[in-house]
Amino acid sequence: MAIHNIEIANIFNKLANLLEIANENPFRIRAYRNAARVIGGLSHNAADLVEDGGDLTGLPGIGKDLAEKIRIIVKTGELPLLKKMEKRVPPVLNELLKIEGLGPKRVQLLHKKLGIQNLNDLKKCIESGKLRKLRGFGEKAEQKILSGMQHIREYSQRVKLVDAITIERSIIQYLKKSKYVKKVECAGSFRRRKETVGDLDIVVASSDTKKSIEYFVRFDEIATVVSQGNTRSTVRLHSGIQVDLRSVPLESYGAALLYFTGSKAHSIAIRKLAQKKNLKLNEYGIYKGNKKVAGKTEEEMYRQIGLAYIEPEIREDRGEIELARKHQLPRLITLKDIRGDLHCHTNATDGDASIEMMAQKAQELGYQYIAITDHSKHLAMAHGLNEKRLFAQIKLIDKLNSKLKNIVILKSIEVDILEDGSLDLPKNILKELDFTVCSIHSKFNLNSKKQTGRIIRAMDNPFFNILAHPTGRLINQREPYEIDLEKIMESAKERNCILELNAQPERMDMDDIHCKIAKELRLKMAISSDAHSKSQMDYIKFGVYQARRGWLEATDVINTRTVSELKKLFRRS
Ligand code: DGT
Ligand code: CA
Ligand code: CA
Ligand code: ZN
Repeated sequence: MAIHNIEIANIFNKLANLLEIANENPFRIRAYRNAARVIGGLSHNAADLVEDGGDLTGLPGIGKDLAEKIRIIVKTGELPLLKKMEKRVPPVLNELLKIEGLGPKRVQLLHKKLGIQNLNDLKKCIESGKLRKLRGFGEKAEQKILSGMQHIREYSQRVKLVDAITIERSIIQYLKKSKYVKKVECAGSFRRRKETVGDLDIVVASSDTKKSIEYFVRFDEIATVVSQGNTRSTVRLHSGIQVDLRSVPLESYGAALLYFTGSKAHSIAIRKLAQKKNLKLNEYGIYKGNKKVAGKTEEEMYRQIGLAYIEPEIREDRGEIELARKHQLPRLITLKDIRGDLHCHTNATDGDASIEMMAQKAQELGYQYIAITDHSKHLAMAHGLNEKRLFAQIKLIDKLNSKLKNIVILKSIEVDILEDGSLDLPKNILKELDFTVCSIHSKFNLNSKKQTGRIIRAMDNPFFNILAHPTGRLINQREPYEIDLEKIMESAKERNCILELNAQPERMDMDDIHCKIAKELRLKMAISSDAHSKSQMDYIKFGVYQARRGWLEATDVINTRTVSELKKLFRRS
């Protein structure tokens, strides 16, 4: 049974939390957290690497000891050290730790002073006013804990797209091996490339639907078969995710795919449209009276009701149906349109590859350019660049550029926006760069007015070009900081600044709705990987997914342009 990266990452994160409560060595704790992040962020399966006898110590921060632990997890599905720690620490503490803003110390305090055994107890203590009597827990803390509890409930119900992808791949690979499966695809929110998915919805075309279901329930990643019929089945996998499978004859495959891709709002709207034309639309096809007039492909389904084919990513009933009727749908951006990456880190700060290695990867991806955007000095944790080191990097890039033929390295920096809205480096060095990427890495808790003002003040700096990860949210982990994003967009528009769509799979920041608003405002965006290693440059695809959900076309995105067009865009006046 294949272990997925997400499961390895979860084990290390759990272990780190328990070690922290047990007051163990902070360096060890940090090493486990780092391992969780590294494994969780890989674009290939760590398990495959282990099975192929590959060397895990090549991964950043993974030494011999961690590599061995990963091997044990892959081989056995568990880690003895975690079992041991779980016995040492009451499980409720681990549960409480998941609440945003509650660290190990406060969690222990709650457990000791209030005797809290589970989340429900905590809720009762808040309702009865017991919590706020505790030293260090006021009304504000109460509110924060309550909303934190609400968030973990939401977070635990949905899986990030990046994690869903590896699970989907193994289900599809398994199903394709059966002679009863003619065609198969994952529909639902997964096919619409939503940033998180509630469950996976698999559609199968089969000559014998019952046999195809019997084959499916023998999949070795299944923990429980919730239901099994002749045309459908629901199961829960060991990784925790639920999978719905529907099996239909080949002549209904398009209809089933359309139905189970949704969204529900889109499905309802097109069914209404069919009804207006006196047609009946369901998961088996379109019917005129008793005669079936479409069903095999989605294209013919849409055609029968007078619509152009609508890409799954925009099937949300946000205006796409009207445009499909008029044949005026946007031509959504594709991965092939991307000509370069405008946000990449190297081992000068917290990346793990040299400038040359990153440039080589950019060439492998068929890019024309790559920007090097290491951190600025304020981010000491990441060993950020001061003026002197940045100046040396600029010289080095000039030298590389005169040597390299098929790629241009753009000189840039991810410069911190400080609390007062100033940038972390002076103008005399910023003016030596091709452009800047500006971002917030501190003081996340300012109120909306202050946070918005801080960003707009930063944009007043004539060397400000791209606002990186505009909301700071981390999917299933951290809510956006309080900002007025629409006001920021308008300010960016006035100042010829650009907004980033950060493609790190836990960021995908901005979200689809805001991308669409930005497009309507005719703002330009950059889709950037924010890669900290060569392999992370492949994350760009998550940005493209989100961009498509936000209706973006190649013309809305600056890194579909040539170098000289870009340089013009970066000159703000
Ligand atoms: P999720 O799983 O919460 O991320 O979101 P979806 O969109 O994958 O939703 P899900 O799994 O409940 O259902 C998959 C698709 O099946 C949904 O997008 C449309 C279709 N579907 C499910 N229930 C209904 C329904 O009651 N009516 C209609 N018209 N379609 C439905
Ligand atoms: Ca679903
Ligand atoms: Ca479902
Ligand atoms: Zn970055």
